[in-house]
Amino acid sequence: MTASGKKPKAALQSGTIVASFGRQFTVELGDGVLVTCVTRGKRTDIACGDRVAIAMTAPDQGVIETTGPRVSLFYRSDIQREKLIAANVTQIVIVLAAPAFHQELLDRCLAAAGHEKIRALIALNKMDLASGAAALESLEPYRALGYDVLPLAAKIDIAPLRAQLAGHVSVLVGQSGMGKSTIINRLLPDAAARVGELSAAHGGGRHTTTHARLYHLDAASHIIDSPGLQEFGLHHLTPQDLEHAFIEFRPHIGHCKFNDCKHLSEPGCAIAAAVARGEINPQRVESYRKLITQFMRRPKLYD
Ligand SMILES: Nc1nc2c(ncn2[C@@H]2O[C@H](COP(=O)(O)OP(=O)(O)OP(=O)(O)O)[C@@H](O)[C@H]2O)c(=O)[nH]1
Ligand SMILES: [Mg+2]
Ligand SMILES: [Zn+2]
Repeated sequence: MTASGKKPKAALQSGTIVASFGRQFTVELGDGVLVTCVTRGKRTDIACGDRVAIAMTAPDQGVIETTGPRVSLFYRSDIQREKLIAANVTQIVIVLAAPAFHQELLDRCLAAAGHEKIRALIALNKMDLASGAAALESLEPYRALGYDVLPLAAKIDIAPLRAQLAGHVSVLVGQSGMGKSTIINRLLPDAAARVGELSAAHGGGRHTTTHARLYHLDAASHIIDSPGLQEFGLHHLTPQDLEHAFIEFRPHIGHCKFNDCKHLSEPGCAIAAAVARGEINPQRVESYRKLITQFMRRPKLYD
């Protein structure tokens, strides 16, 4: 009790979210101690990488009281809600793999990263497979746009990727089975992130990452592993955001016949003309058109 008769408030401790399990979080304090935390109320707007202040409720348990300012937030969204992937990252590493990858998902990840002004790196993993060269070839249009494409065989040599991670807080994103957790294990042999090897020991099932987790590479470099993505909604991007997110559209924006051209099939569309001249990759326009069509189909909140 203090002189005023109030119970003294326990001092808050600051830390970083290093694992997010939906409603429950692991917070790492400055001295490396890990604390299992819940939130007050039903807050779900907290992600791996967020800085928080917590009140301890037991020696290894606490409650998140406040969250700190963010330098970035990488997230996807469907009609109902935002799905946070990682906070305070400075680099998105989009992990693809031979023989085939989901191009629309790649376009969406690039658009989301660009919208948040976060650097994107495309890592093409499993280059040790025979199909590697063809997969790399299919990424040539992205190189031409100025995106960094890194061929990788994480199982064999992780050094080329490690060099790209220095000084960054990176998040690995991509479809399931591309090798994100394998990358973590190669970077940090003690991490023991579970990878999707088929194993008799686990009933023949595959391990898949179910929640985001942050790992430290060194004092200045950190990396977040995230669960495989099946879809990537961009409902938080307006039509204007979307056209600008496809960076090769930018020189043509404002040159269509109609001011409100959505570049679907309107006459006099400058984007369609650029496709016809071979200046824009038609598959990129397909990705854009799916997104804009989804946006336009949304129930209108007001007219
Ligand atoms: N050939 C080859 N296989 C790899 C390589 N990297 C990872 N794999 C294999 O790909 C499979 C999936 O790897 P994971 O690391 O679990 O993939 P993930 O992206 O973490 O998957 P989710 O957690 O489900 O999102 C495993 O069988 C790995 O052994 C590689 O460089 N070459
Ligand atoms: Mg994984
Ligand atoms: Zn147009």
